[in-house]
Amino acid sequence: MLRPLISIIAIAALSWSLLPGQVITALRKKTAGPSYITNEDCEGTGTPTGWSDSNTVNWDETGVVLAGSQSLSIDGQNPIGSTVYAFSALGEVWVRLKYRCPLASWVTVISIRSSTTDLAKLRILSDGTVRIYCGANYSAAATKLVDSESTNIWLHYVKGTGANAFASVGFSTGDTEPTSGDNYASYSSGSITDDADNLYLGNPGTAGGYKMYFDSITINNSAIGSF
Ligand SMILES: [Ca+2]
Repeated sequence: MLRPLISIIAIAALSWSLLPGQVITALRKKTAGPSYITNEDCEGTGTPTGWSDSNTVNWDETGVVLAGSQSLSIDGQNPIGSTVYAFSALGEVWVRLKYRCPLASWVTVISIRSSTTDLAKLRILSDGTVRIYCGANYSAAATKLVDSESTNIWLHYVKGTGANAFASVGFSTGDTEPTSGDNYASYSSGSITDDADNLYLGNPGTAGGYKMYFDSITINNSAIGSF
């Protein structure tokens, strides 16, 4: 009885200074959260709506879990697994996700693409070096990834007009997004002029014999920020 009574008092208090229509608007605004192009927590059964898998991809992974009770795993063995999320063409895209993988011979794990063309691509080398590619050019972060350590990753792509395309990566074992310093790298004079229309997760390299793991995958057309 107490809870409904409190609700009635709260609505009555709110109504005191608002017209009936404004009360409804105020209540709706209170419950509204941020909206994203996609915000996948990998907790449902099977492949979520909007994603297209190739080869061995498991959205119900429970052996290694990065958040909640399930994660996404992609098999790095031949045939190489991958998954793609397509979205309406955008000149600027932000991606935030959780990632874990053993270090191996070079792999590309995340790519913001136009069709099958890489625009902003994250490549991790066998020594843990993190490179952000903007088309064919790249920049590397000073800090290296540690083998099989769960890492939060942020990507940002902005198409250019000939010599000013931008791509950046920030990564951290903590929840705060790095936007400068040793856990950040960017390239800002790329020649790409293409809109992005999909996000690729997987490994187009030849290395195999391991799985890569992802979780909490967010894509947006404005800044996402820290976890
Ligand atoms: Ca999860």
